[in-house]
Amino acid sequence: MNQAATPQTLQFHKKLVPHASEQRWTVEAVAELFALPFNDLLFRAQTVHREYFDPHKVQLSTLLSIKTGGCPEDCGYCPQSVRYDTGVTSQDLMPLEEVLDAAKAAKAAGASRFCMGAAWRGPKQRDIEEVKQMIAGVKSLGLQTCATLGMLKEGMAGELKDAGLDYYNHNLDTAPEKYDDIIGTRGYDDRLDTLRQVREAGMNVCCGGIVGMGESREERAGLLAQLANLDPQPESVPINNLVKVEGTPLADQEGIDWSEFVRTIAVARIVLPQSFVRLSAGRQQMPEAMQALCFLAGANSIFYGEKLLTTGNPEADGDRALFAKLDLQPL
Ligand code: SAM
Ligand code: DTB
Ligand code: SF4
Repeated sequence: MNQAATPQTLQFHKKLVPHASEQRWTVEAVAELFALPFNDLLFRAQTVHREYFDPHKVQLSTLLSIKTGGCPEDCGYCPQSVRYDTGVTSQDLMPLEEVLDAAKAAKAAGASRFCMGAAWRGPKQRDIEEVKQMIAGVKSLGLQTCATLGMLKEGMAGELKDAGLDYYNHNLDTAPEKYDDIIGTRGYDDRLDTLRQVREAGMNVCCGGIVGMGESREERAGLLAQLANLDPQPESVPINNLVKVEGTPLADQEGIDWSEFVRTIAVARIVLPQSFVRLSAGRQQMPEAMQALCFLAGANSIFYGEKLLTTGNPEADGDRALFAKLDLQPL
């Protein structure tokens, strides 16, 4: 019988065919993954990795800070906040030609994506106009484009997408419970709202966080549960190990053991099976063997090139040598 749907029948059908958004990862379930014996966790992560990806391929993104320092926000990890004395000087938005030169160099070195970062709370409309030209120029070089410009206002994501932006990076940074210890000038909901706008504009989402900021394992699980429950899941998930910068409130933070970082990558791989998991900031401080374990745990993307935004990253030559040792190829 073709019966009109009532709230009750809808409820019934929802139970039969749960929508993706209802298949949620609980923090407890994610924490159980963290608690697996290390070798079991890595085996499981590698198995999931091979279901969806070629385990020998790693995606390479090169970063450029197009607007450095002087940021009004108070993110406790960040050397670019105007509130902390870190030695980073404030610069204006970079001229278009300089951005394109950097993009050409990144492409020549083998990067497939070029990510432009700006130390803004969010872009103003006149900034959008300039960044759109950068996006179009970088795209015309045959590179994938990514930008991380802070919080967006309605309409901006669509404009960026129309200019040729493939990915927008906006991180949740940490678990909701930990968030207020780290950032006071924008809320978790503000971040989710920008991510919604990016999705609605039809762009790929790059969204991850930072570990080693004094969070508990449960809070690391909380961050990964948040990321895993985004619907659809982000295409790209940067996992940053805090880069401790003198002058920031987190400069003396103890950080996490290498094994706990590798576990974090492995759990990310399991709960975000189809996402590119990027071994992100903090790689310069990691021994090669630790990076190798991260690739084994399912990391399949890196920042490539000697600089992140204001801090260092391994030299491209060194990364090429590491890839040769591990039989990895750029995607
Ligand atoms: N200003 C924009 C914003 O915050 O939305 C975009 C650039 S911001 C630098 C991009 C991301 O870099 C942050 O969300 C954070 O996850 C990461 N990041 C910044 N400083 C870091 C540090 N010292 N160590 C690790 N990751 C860091
Ligand atoms: C992300 O998750 N990590 C990158 C990128 N997205 C923009 C930034 C890392 C910044 C590290 C500190 C610095 O170099 O200033
Ligand atoms: Fe500003 Fe972004 Fe740094 Fe926060 S992370 S202080 S918003 S540049």
